[in-house]
Amino acid sequence: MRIDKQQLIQINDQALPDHRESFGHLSKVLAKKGLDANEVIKKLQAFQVAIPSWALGTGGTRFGRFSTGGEPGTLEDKIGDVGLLHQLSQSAGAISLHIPWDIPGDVQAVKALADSYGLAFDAVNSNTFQDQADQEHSYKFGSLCHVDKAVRQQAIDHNLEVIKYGDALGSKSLTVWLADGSSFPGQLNFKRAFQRTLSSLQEIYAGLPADWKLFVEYKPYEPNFYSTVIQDWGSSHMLADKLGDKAYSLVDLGHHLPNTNIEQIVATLMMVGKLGGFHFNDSKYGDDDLTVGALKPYQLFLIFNELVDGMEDPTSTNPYPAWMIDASHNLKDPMEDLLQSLEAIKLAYAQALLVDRAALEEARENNDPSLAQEILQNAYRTDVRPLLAEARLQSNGALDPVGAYRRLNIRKELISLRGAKTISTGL
Ligand code: PSV
Ligand code: MN
Ligand code: MN
Repeated sequence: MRIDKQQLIQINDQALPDHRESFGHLSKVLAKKGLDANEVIKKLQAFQVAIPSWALGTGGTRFGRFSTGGEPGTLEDKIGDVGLLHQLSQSAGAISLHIPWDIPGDVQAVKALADSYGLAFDAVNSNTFQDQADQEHSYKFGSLCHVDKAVRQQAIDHNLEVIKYGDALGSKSLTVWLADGSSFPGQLNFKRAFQRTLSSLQEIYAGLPADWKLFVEYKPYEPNFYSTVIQDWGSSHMLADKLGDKAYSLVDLGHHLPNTNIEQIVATLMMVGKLGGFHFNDSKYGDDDLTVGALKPYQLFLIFNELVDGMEDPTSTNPYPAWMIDASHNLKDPMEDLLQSLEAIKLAYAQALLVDRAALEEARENNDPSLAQEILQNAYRTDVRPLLAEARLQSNGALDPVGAYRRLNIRKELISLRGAKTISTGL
């Protein structure tokens, strides 16, 4: 389904007078601080976040799964859903596929469909954390780290195949997240497992097209509960560094132990030019995969403060990072949840763009933590929602994406198209 442009304009028109007032006021406030609202708007419009194909259906926990209905059953449906999100938000201009869940049948037709929604194909993801029906060897005891070379080879071949699918669609990166690890002390030789993982990754890296990147994602625990081979940013960076220039670390917000200073990790990886990708979500306990900004919006702002610092540093060698939402939607309508995440990401980005970096640097040089805090919190406490709304309006999106989604009865429409009891591949 596609949203009727005229209908969207009508919905926007009703909210326009209020929006004009608040945007006008904010523009003046920013101008007094020497900031041009239009410059921020341009940056917001350019900031696009990939949607993972596996987040469009209702997720689940190991205790159960409760269908929302109208969930996408095919790759084409998933592209259609991301198209809807993009039309409303003008911020979701890419889709990230997971193989083998999303094997394209007719590559040209899939490309044309994505193109018709203005969508690009972001990183492709391999899956060596589950066994597929037709697979010879099991990943029960690991994949790229496995003690048996035949299992490792199967996982390597799978990653090389994922690259081929991605290449045909126009993707430019491969994300590797491994469940490999152990659940009991003594089960695994840490050093050998790491070395085997490195040498498997080297074989995958050798098959990477010249203009591709390889993202190495880390995670401290789950599904293994004693050790994970690529447990933290240090291990990820060590691997990326040994692999070569096309390999980078990928930070997923949920993949840290409680209270980890993620913004410092971001700054450090960018400092050495090795932050390749970023997965957004929020959590209270672990890899909760909740809506971005639902719990810790200030932390998200602090992370964006470092990201912007890195992106705007003319001496930085870090490439422009790949952005993706990596959340799971168990209670809310996944589409509404994703719209809320997109909003939270861009709010934090906009706030970080308001930080007076020269003044902040001066406060640091003068050992003035009170002033440094004032500078950051002045930016964080600015209500930048009218900037986001204006950026969407100028790009023909919705002033209020969740409101428009509801007014347009999109879920009801999807249920009538696809049924009320649907299951989509996902986590
Ligand atoms: C598992 O924790 C996970 O959520 C990782 O974050 C990956 O990015 C994702 O699954 C897809 O493989
Ligand atoms: Mn992730
Ligand atoms: Mn995760």
